Amino acid sequence: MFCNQCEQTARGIACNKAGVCGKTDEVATTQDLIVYALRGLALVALEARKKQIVDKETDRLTVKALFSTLTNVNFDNDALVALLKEVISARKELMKKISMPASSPLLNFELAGSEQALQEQAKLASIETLVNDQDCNSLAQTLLFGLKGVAAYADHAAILEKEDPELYADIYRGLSFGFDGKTPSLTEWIDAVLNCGKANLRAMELLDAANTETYGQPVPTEVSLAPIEGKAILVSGHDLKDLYDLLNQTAGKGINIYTHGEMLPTHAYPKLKQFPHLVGHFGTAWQNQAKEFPNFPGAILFTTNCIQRPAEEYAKNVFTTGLVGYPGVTHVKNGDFSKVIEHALSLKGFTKEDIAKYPQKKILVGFGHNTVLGVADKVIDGVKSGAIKHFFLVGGCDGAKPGRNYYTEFVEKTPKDTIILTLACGKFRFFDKQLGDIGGIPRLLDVGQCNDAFGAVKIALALADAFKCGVNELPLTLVLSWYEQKAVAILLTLLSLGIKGIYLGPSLPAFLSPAVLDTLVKTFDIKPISTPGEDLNTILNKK
Ligand code: SF4
Ligand code: SF3
Repeated sequence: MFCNQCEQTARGIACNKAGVCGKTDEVATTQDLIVYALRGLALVALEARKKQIVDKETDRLTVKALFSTLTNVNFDNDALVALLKEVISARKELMKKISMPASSPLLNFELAGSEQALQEQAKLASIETLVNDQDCNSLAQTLLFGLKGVAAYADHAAILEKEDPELYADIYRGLSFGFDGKTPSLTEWIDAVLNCGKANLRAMELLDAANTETYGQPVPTEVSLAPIEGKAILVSGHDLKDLYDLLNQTAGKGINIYTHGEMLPTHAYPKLKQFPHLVGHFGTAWQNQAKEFPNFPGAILFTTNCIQRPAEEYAKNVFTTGLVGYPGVTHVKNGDFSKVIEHALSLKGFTKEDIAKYPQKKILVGFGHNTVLGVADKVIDGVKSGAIKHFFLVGGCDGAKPGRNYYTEFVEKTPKDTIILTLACGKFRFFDKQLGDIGGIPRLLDVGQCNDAFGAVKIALALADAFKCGVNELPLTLVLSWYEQKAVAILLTLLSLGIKGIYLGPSLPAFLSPAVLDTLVKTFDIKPISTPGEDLNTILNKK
């Protein structure tokens, strides 16, 4: 196997024996073949579009299959092989429909019969084999990983019936770029990568509309971090519909629902917070599962990433749904959570003794673009009067590697006349800090999930508009932490919008070649993080 798609990749180079995330060689092979099969399907889908044939099933299958190859989504080889077979047969069906000849290996691709033959196929199908030039190879990987992020957002939006055939076409163009018989130049690869960033902005816009039109605009909401007595289910991942369905199915059953990880911001949506048994949040970011889940006395449902190998002591309490999978973990389908509910009822839930161990703590969520822009006048006045000196967006993914304390320290060290916007699971490094307020505006504003990065972009663009300047002239600095491929997609979106001077950490992606990195630094002034003190000093003394 060869996988270097996430920040925790082995030795900062690549995982080639087993994934640091727990991915096996077998799963890596299947995922590589899914990507290869999707490239073929993309060529066919684009050809079909030329004949005005837009197949909705193909579009949805593409984003599902691609999302399944994202870090910490699916470790279940059987489920992945089933998806791979679906992709191959979708390609064949569509080829038949449009009478397209199988004129290249991509269009002829069939699943080999043995594990060894599959490995051989995966080697031939990998970017390493297919794109020789080191820098084009680096950009091809950047493009693929960005597309995985786009697929995740497009899939979330499609679940709530928000789709755009043009977005799917962009995904097909990205997947087949460099695999359609042409050999793109370095500049063309760079354009393709930035186009992926633009497509991601559209995907995030669709998802924002899907979430807010279905569940209402998030409003500032206090969330308790202390559990209460009673039966319990913990919901992890990012999928709002799964949470909504579970809340409906558990209503009146005497079960309390807690959010975990990226589900925290869901407390702010009116149609979700209306359920009185959505009682609080439990735990922190994904990498602390093994430490925190043994203390959860109920069922645990994963709706999307990030799942880790469940330790034996709590594995039987874990359920997956949608695209998430782990071998040996019960998978439930079609929004039917009866098994999860049954299991939660069979467990003891939180007792009086349990809850006594947790301090009564509350935090505030719900500062999406609608809320923040609702007080835009106050924010603008604050800047004009000098009460607000600077904005920071400190956001992105969390992870297990050391070096991520940078973000905690950074936030702690920010001066009292600055505002911190945050999003995604990186916030758990500082989400419960009491940073006070500036004229009634909390200094720490939770914009939402990584899926809500669109909100942060909207806020930045609106501020630039209000101050009649470009985003790069605003007293705003983006300090991002990356881990998986949704973060890659978001970064590409920011670059495609021309946003410069982003601080990026905790380490730089292994898939960037020295020349590509150099181009990014020169064109976009991307800065690797150093120390919180040094970076803050540079930022605040510059503007
Ligand atoms: Fe390694 Fe990350 Fe790939 Fe897992 S997803 S195999 S940790 S690079
Ligand atoms: Fe986190 Fe996986 Fe990326 Fe949604 S839950 S941000 S890492």
